[in-house]
Amino acid sequence: MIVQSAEFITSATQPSQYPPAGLPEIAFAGKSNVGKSSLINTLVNRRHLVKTSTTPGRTQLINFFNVNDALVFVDLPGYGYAKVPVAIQKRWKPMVETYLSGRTTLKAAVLMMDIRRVPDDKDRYLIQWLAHYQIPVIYVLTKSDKLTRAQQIRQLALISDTTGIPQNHIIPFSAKTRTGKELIWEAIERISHAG
Ligand SMILES: Nc1nc2c(ncn2[C@@H]2O[C@H](COP(=O)(O)OP(=O)(O)O)[C@@H](O)[C@H]2O)c(=O)[nH]1
Ligand SMILES: [Mg+2]
Repeated sequence: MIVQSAEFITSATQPSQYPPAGLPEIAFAGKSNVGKSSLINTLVNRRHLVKTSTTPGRTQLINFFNVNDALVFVDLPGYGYAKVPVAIQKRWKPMVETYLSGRTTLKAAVLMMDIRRVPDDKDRYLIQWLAHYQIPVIYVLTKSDKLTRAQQIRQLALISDTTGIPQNHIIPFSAKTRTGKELIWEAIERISHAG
């Protein structure tokens, strides 16, 4: 995909605030600080379309971005950051699940996990939940530049074992080196043209 334009559309917490459903949508989900904003910026070749953060978990909004007038990227709020107040954490589930279960134009979710970590209950919950709603998922392991090649291979095997996702369905990615960018775009294009 050659990205010619990428523009913020709007932020929302509930369906009445979503932009009108039209273009195919790709949602991006993962723990706070996993590298979600960095991944979206890398895909659209923009440094600051989506704000990256050193204080994770602050944004609890669903952000919509128009890409090439052909696709909408949806940046979902991150989950699982312990320092976020419980009241805000509790809002995550209904907000994100309402979007994921009800949005008719949603074509796929990109689910990100940090390649250095073992997936926890929250990651596994979202994986199960997306499967339950039969939402196609592109699985991405972020920050691959932080590990050696040998470590990456070990973590890929471990993450595949703990989640049940086949290794060849998981794309290692780095926003720093852009490893994996083309594979993610291919998956997005394949899925968004399919429906
Ligand atoms: N080394 C490295 N750092 C990354 C990568 N992706 C994100 N980061 C860093 O991780 C932190 C969180 O990134 P951000 O994209 O804001 O994560 P988000 O909270 O999931 O949106 C920032 O300090 C980023 O610079 C990556 O691929 N490699
Ligand atoms: Mg972010």
